Amino acid sequence: MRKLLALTLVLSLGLAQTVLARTVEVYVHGITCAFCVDSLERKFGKMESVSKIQVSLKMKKIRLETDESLPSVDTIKQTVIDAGFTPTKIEVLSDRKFQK
Ligand SMILES: [Cu+2]
Repeated sequence: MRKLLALTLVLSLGLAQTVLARTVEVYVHGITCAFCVDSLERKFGKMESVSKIQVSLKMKKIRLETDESLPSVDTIKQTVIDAGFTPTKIEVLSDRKFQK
């Protein structure tokens, strides 16, 4: 009985600290230099639901770590367009759990 209680406690603590996140990759047409990279990083950097941004000049790709469902794919698309680029493909890679 005591063991069960301890297990329940561990499980509920685990749940409280676990946040769902996802990785989104955006293929972007028009990334040509470090300034492009910089402006995209800044745009996505303003979003509260984005925890990590990697812009690859070589791969012409943005990799975002975001909340479970925000920003929406539409918002991501629009942000890229607003920055002056064309998103060609958006891929939601994985929903995964991490400890906050
Ligand atoms: Cu540029």
